[in-house]
Amino acid sequence: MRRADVRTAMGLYFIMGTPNVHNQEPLAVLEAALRGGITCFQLREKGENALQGDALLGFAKKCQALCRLYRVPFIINDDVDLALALNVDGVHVGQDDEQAALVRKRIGPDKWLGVSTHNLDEMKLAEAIGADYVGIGPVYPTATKLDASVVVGPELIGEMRSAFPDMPIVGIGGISLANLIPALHAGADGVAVISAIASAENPQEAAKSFSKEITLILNK
Ligand code: TZP
Ligand code: IFP
Ligand code: MG
Repeated sequence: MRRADVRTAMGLYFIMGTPNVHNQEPLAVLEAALRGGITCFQLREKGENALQGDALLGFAKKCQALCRLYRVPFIINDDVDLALALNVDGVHVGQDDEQAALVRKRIGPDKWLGVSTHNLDEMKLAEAIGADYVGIGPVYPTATKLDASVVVGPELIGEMRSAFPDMPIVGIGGISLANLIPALHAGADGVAVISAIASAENPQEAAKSFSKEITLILNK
């Protein structure tokens, strides 16, 4: 069942772009994360020194091939053209990006559509236009997304879960091994992380530690 597959994939959702990686090979970091047990991957190529054009296409293809090898869904952030060119598994958009309803039209019914939400109104809209999952955050303060909106805390996850019992929900923003439990207990299907894995000295061990904890708490 699609919704069950999506919920499972939200368990440990790793997001990365080449600017998020320091002193390591981005592809090596992705493979380490896959070996460590991530359940979904989003390519979010943004900010200073972000790859563009053919370099981005080539890198995205390599990420896609790795994700296929480990049977992990491969999602593209924002770039619908790239998502269609590579026939990836899904697209994630924020509130400022191309309107989610339009994205759904462009990608068709089969690809997953994820939407960033920050309040109940955005959640209602996401549900109405056929989002497959929502990201809620920033749950905690984060230095990774400089234009992130106000910190929502695990409390908003709880409110969203009560109002939308069946919507796959992933918490994002400042999540670490030290603070993921409240986000999961509030009702998230999992957590999305960038720096906790991409900036870890040992990304495989970091992913493995998250994976163990999430499995323990959510029984997945
Ligand atoms: N959206 C909300 S917070 C965030 C994004 C992309 C950044 C998450 O990065 P980190 O390093 O896990 O806090
Ligand atoms: N949430 C998510 C996700 N991805 C993003 N890029 C974002 C918020 C800003 F975790 F996928 F839901
Ligand atoms: Mg965006």
